[in-house]
Amino acid sequence: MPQLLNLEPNLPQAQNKEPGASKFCPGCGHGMILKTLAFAIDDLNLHERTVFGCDIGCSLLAWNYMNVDSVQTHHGRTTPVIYGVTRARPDTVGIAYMGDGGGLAIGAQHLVNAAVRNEKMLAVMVNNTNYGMTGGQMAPTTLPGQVTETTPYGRDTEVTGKPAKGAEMVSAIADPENAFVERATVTNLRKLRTIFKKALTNVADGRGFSFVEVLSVCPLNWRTNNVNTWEKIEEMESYFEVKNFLSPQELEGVK
Ligand SMILES: Cc1ncc(C[n+]2csc(CCOP(=O)(O)OP(=O)(O)O)c2C)c(N)n1
Ligand code: SF4
Repeated sequence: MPQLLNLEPNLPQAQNKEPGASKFCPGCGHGMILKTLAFAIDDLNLHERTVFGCDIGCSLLAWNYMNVDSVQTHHGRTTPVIYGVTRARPDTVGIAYMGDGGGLAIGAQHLVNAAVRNEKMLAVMVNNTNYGMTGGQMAPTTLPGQVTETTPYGRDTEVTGKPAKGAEMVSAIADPENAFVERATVTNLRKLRTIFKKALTNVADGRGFSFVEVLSVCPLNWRTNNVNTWEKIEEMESYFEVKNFLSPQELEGVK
Protein backbone atom coordinates (compact mmCIF):
# COMPACT_ATOMS: atom_id res chain seq x y z
CA MET A 1 0.00 0.00 0.00
CA PRO A 2 1.48 3.42 -0.95
CA GLN A 3 2.47 5.59 1.98
CA LEU A 4 0.11 8.51 2.44
CA LEU A 5 1.57 12.01 2.44
CA ASN A 6 1.92 13.51 5.90
CA LEU A 7 -0.21 16.63 5.60
CA GLU A 8 -0.02 17.63 9.28
CA PRO A 9 0.45 21.43 9.37
CA ASN A 10 3.58 22.70 11.08
CA LEU A 11 2.01 24.51 14.01
CA PRO A 12 3.82 25.83 17.08
CA GLN A 13 3.11 24.30 20.47
CA ALA A 14 2.20 27.76 21.83
CA GLN A 15 -0.65 27.99 19.30
CA ASN A 16 -4.09 26.52 19.97
CA LYS A 17 -4.60 23.82 17.32
CA GLU A 18 -8.35 23.35 17.85
CA PRO A 19 -10.49 23.99 14.75
CA GLY A 20 -12.04 27.46 14.91
CA ALA A 21 -9.33 28.95 17.13
CA SER A 22 -8.60 31.56 14.45
CA LYS A 23 -11.42 34.08 14.16
CA PHE A 24 -9.67 36.59 11.89
CA CYS A 25 -10.85 37.58 8.40
CA PRO A 26 -9.19 35.70 5.51
CA GLY A 27 -5.88 37.35 4.65
CA CYS A 28 -5.62 39.23 7.96
CA GLY A 29 -2.13 39.89 9.35
CA HIS A 30 -3.02 38.99 12.96
CA GLY A 31 -2.90 35.22 12.39
CA MET A 32 0.54 35.41 10.77
CA ILE A 33 1.90 37.60 13.57
CA LEU A 34 0.49 35.41 16.36
CA LYS A 35 1.75 32.20 14.79
CA THR A 36 5.21 33.77 14.52
CA LEU A 37 5.02 34.88 18.15
CA ALA A 38 4.03 31.33 19.13
CA PHE A 39 7.05 29.92 17.25
CA ALA A 40 9.31 32.37 19.14
CA ILE A 41 7.81 31.20 22.47
CA ASP A 42 8.50 27.60 21.40
CA ASP A 43 12.08 28.45 20.38
CA LEU A 44 12.79 29.87 23.85
CA ASN A 45 10.73 27.22 25.68
CA LEU A 46 8.75 29.91 27.52
CA HIS A 47 5.31 28.21 27.54
CA GLU A 48 5.10 27.79 31.31
CA ARG A 49 6.27 31.34 32.04
CA THR A 50 4.17 33.23 29.49
CA VAL A 51 0.99 35.22 30.23
CA PHE A 52 -0.58 36.58 27.06
CA GLY A 53 -2.93 39.56 27.28
CA CYS A 54 -5.02 40.84 24.41
CA ASP A 55 -6.72 44.19 24.00
CA ILE A 56 -10.15 45.14 22.67
CA GLY A 57 -10.08 45.48 18.89
CA CYS A 58 -9.36 42.71 16.43
CA SER A 59 -6.55 41.66 18.79
CA LEU A 60 -9.26 40.39 21.18
CA LEU A 61 -9.92 37.65 18.63
CA ALA A 62 -6.57 36.27 19.85
CA TRP A 63 -8.09 35.35 23.24
CA ASN A 64 -8.34 31.70 22.21
CA TYR A 65 -5.57 31.62 19.63
CA MET A 66 -2.61 31.03 21.93
CA ASN A 67 -1.95 27.86 23.89
CA VAL A 68 -0.57 29.73 26.91
CA ASP A 69 -2.22 31.39 29.93
CA SER A 70 -4.25 34.26 28.49
CA VAL A 71 -6.28 37.23 29.69
CA GLN A 72 -8.52 39.58 27.71
CA THR A 73 -8.76 43.17 28.96
CA HIS A 74 -10.59 46.47 28.40
CA HIS A 75 -9.64 48.63 25.43
CA GLY A 76 -6.21 50.21 25.94
CA ARG A 77 -5.67 48.51 29.32
CA THR A 78 -3.72 45.43 28.34
CA THR A 79 -0.37 47.06 29.09
CA PRO A 80 -1.18 47.89 32.77
CA VAL A 81 -2.88 44.52 33.30
CA ILE A 82 0.22 42.74 32.05
CA TYR A 83 2.69 44.81 34.05
CA GLY A 84 0.48 44.21 37.09
CA VAL A 85 0.87 40.48 36.49
CA THR A 86 4.63 40.73 36.00
CA ARG A 87 5.07 42.90 39.08
CA ALA A 88 3.15 40.36 41.18
CA ARG A 89 4.97 37.39 39.59
CA PRO A 90 8.37 38.66 38.35
CA ASP A 91 9.25 35.33 36.75
CA THR A 92 6.34 35.73 34.33
CA VAL A 93 7.01 36.69 30.74
CA GLY A 94 4.09 39.05 30.11
CA ILE A 95 2.95 39.94 26.60
CA ALA A 96 0.46 42.75 25.91
CA TYR A 97 -0.97 42.37 22.39
CA MET A 98 -2.85 45.37 20.97
CA GLY A 99 -3.79 47.36 17.88
CA ASP A 100 -2.54 50.85 17.08
CA GLY A 101 -5.67 52.33 18.67
CA GLY A 102 -5.03 50.35 21.86
CA GLY A 103 -1.38 51.42 21.85
CA LEU A 104 -1.39 55.01 20.60
CA ALA A 105 -4.89 56.36 21.32
CA ILE A 106 -6.86 55.05 24.32
CA GLY A 107 -3.86 53.17 25.79
CA ALA A 108 -1.13 55.71 24.99
CA GLN A 109 -0.56 56.87 28.57
CA HIS A 110 -0.03 53.26 29.69
CA LEU A 111 2.47 52.63 26.92
CA VAL A 112 4.36 55.80 27.88
CA ASN A 113 4.45 54.86 31.57
CA ALA A 114 5.51 51.27 30.87
CA ALA A 115 8.36 52.49 28.65
CA VAL A 116 9.52 55.22 31.04
CA ARG A 117 9.43 52.84 34.03
CA ASN A 118 11.20 50.07 32.09
CA GLU A 119 8.47 47.55 32.97
CA LYS A 120 9.74 44.02 32.34
CA MET A 121 7.17 43.08 29.70
CA LEU A 122 6.70 42.87 25.95
CA ALA A 123 4.17 45.13 24.22
CA VAL A 124 3.28 44.07 20.67
CA MET A 125 1.43 46.75 18.71
CA VAL A 126 -0.14 45.70 15.41
CA ASN A 127 -0.31 48.71 13.09
CA ASN A 128 -2.99 48.23 10.42
CA THR A 129 -3.64 52.00 9.96
CA ASN A 130 -7.28 51.81 11.10
CA TYR A 131 -9.71 50.80 13.83
CA GLY A 132 -10.33 47.35 12.42
CA MET A 133 -12.90 45.85 14.74
CA THR A 134 -15.30 48.79 14.71
CA GLY A 135 -15.47 48.99 10.92
CA GLY A 136 -12.40 50.85 9.69
CA GLN A 137 -12.39 54.34 11.23
CA MET A 138 -9.33 56.63 11.23
CA ALA A 139 -6.66 55.62 13.75
CA PRO A 140 -3.61 57.56 15.00
CA THR A 141 -1.58 55.69 12.36
CA THR A 142 -3.84 56.33 9.35
CA LEU A 143 -1.64 57.52 6.47
CA PRO A 144 -1.91 61.04 5.02
CA GLY A 145 -4.66 61.01 2.39
CA GLN A 146 -5.89 57.53 3.40
CA VAL A 147 -9.62 56.97 2.96
CA THR A 148 -11.34 55.45 6.00
CA GLU A 149 -14.94 55.36 7.27
CA THR A 150 -14.37 58.68 9.09
CA THR A 151 -12.06 60.28 6.50
CA PRO A 152 -14.07 59.69 3.30
CA TYR A 153 -12.03 62.34 1.42
CA GLY A 154 -8.72 61.04 2.79
CA ARG A 155 -6.90 61.93 6.04
CA ASP A 156 -6.22 65.67 6.09
CA THR A 157 -3.13 66.17 8.26
CA GLU A 158 -3.88 69.91 8.55
CA VAL A 159 -6.95 68.93 10.59
CA THR A 160 -5.93 65.68 12.26
CA GLY A 161 -2.14 66.05 12.60
CA LYS A 162 0.35 63.59 11.19
CA PRO A 163 0.26 59.82 11.80
CA ALA A 164 1.71 58.76 15.15
CA LYS A 165 4.96 56.80 15.02
CA GLY A 166 4.90 54.34 17.92
CA ALA A 167 8.41 52.91 17.74
CA GLU A 168 9.99 56.38 17.47
CA MET A 169 7.96 57.60 20.47
CA VAL A 170 8.79 54.61 22.66
CA SER A 171 12.49 54.62 21.79
CA ALA A 172 12.71 58.33 22.66
CA ILE A 173 11.51 57.71 26.25
CA ALA A 174 12.60 54.13 27.01
CA ASP A 175 15.74 53.13 28.93
CA PRO A 176 18.45 53.31 26.21
CA GLU A 177 20.58 50.54 27.77
CA ASN A 178 17.88 48.04 28.70
CA ALA A 179 14.91 48.45 26.36
CA PHE A 180 14.36 46.65 23.07
CA VAL A 181 12.37 48.57 20.43
CA GLU A 182 11.85 47.54 16.83
CA ARG A 183 9.42 48.15 13.98
CA ALA A 184 8.84 45.00 11.95
CA THR A 185 6.59 43.99 9.08
CA VAL A 186 4.32 41.07 8.37
CA THR A 187 6.01 40.79 4.95
CA ASN A 188 9.09 39.21 6.59
CA LEU A 189 7.99 36.56 9.09
CA ARG A 190 11.41 34.92 9.34
CA LYS A 191 12.85 38.22 10.56
CA LEU A 192 9.83 38.81 12.78
CA ARG A 193 10.50 35.50 14.57
CA THR A 194 14.05 36.64 15.41
CA ILE A 195 12.76 40.03 16.54
CA PHE A 196 10.21 38.37 18.85
CA LYS A 197 12.95 36.11 20.23
CA LYS A 198 15.10 39.14 21.07
CA ALA A 199 12.15 41.00 22.60
CA LEU A 200 11.10 37.98 24.68
CA THR A 201 14.67 37.24 25.79
CA ASN A 202 15.01 40.82 27.01
CA VAL A 203 11.96 40.30 29.23
CA ALA A 204 12.72 36.71 30.26
CA ASP A 205 16.21 37.78 31.40
CA GLY A 206 14.60 40.48 33.57
CA ARG A 207 16.47 43.23 31.72
CA GLY A 208 13.80 45.56 30.47
CA PHE A 209 10.84 46.74 28.45
CA SER A 210 10.39 45.42 24.92
CA PHE A 211 8.20 47.03 22.27
CA VAL A 212 7.58 45.55 18.82
CA GLU A 213 5.41 47.43 16.34
CA VAL A 214 4.37 45.20 13.45
CA LEU A 215 3.12 46.71 10.19
CA SER A 216 0.16 44.56 9.26
CA VAL A 217 -2.62 44.16 6.71
CA CYS A 218 -6.39 44.61 7.01
CA PRO A 219 -7.83 43.59 3.63
CA LEU A 220 -11.41 43.78 4.93
CA ASN A 221 -11.42 47.48 5.83
CA TRP A 222 -8.84 48.47 3.24
CA ARG A 223 -11.12 46.81 0.66
CA THR A 224 -8.05 45.43 -1.07
CA ASN A 225 -7.47 42.26 -3.07
CA ASN A 226 -4.43 39.97 -2.93
CA VAL A 227 -2.28 42.28 -5.04
CA ASN A 228 -3.05 45.71 -3.69
CA THR A 229 -3.03 44.56 -0.06
CA TRP A 230 0.71 44.05 -0.46
CA GLU A 231 1.12 47.27 -2.45
CA LYS A 232 -0.47 49.10 0.45
CA ILE A 233 1.95 47.67 2.96
CA GLU A 234 4.81 48.93 0.77
CA GLU A 235 3.27 52.39 1.10
CA MET A 236 3.17 51.93 4.89
CA GLU A 237 6.81 50.86 4.93
CA SER A 238 7.80 54.08 3.15
CA TYR A 239 6.17 56.13 5.93
CA PHE A 240 6.92 53.92 8.95
CA GLU A 241 10.59 53.02 8.82
CA VAL A 242 11.14 49.30 9.42
CA LYS A 243 14.23 49.05 11.62
CA ASN A 244 15.61 48.44 15.08
CA PHE A 245 15.54 51.47 17.36
CA LEU A 246 16.99 50.10 20.61
CA SER A 247 18.64 46.79 21.46
CA PRO A 248 20.76 45.94 24.53
CA GLN A 249 24.12 44.48 23.53
CA GLU A 250 23.34 41.26 25.47
CA LEU A 251 20.82 40.41 22.71
CA GLU A 252 23.40 40.40 19.92
CA GLY A 253 23.74 36.61 20.07
CA VAL A 254 20.00 35.94 19.75
CA LYS A 255 19.35 34.75 16.17
C1 LIG B 1 -13.37 52.10 26.44
C2 LIG B 1 -13.75 51.76 25.03
N1 LIG B 1 -13.81 52.72 24.10
C3 LIG B 1 -14.12 52.42 22.82
C4 LIG B 1 -14.43 51.13 22.47
C5 LIG B 1 -14.83 50.82 21.04
N2 LIG B 1 -13.77 50.18 20.31
C6 LIG B 1 -13.71 48.83 20.22
S1 LIG B 1 -12.41 48.30 19.28
C7 LIG B 1 -11.96 49.92 18.98
C8 LIG B 1 -10.80 50.27 18.09
C9 LIG B 1 -9.86 49.17 17.83
O1 LIG B 1 -8.81 49.62 17.00
P1 LIG B 1 -7.33 49.14 17.23
O2 LIG B 1 -6.96 49.28 18.66
O3 LIG B 1 -6.46 49.86 16.25
O4 LIG B 1 -7.38 47.58 16.91
P2 LIG B 1 -7.77 46.78 15.59
O5 LIG B 1 -9.23 46.45 15.72
O6 LIG B 1 -7.45 47.63 14.39
O7 LIG B 1 -6.90 45.56 15.63
C10 LIG B 1 -12.80 50.83 19.62
C11 LIG B 1 -12.65 52.30 19.53
C12 LIG B 1 -14.37 50.13 23.48
N3 LIG B 1 -14.60 48.85 23.21
N4 LIG B 1 -14.03 50.47 24.74
S1 SF4 C 1 -11.12 43.67 10.31
FE1 SF4 C 1 -9.02 43.76 9.50
S2 SF4 C 1 -7.65 43.52 11.30
FE2 SF4 C 1 -9.75 42.84 11.88
S3 SF4 C 1 -9.75 40.60 11.56
FE3 SF4 C 1 -10.56 41.56 9.69
S4 SF4 C 1 -8.77 41.86 8.32
FE4 SF4 C 1 -8.02 41.47 10.43
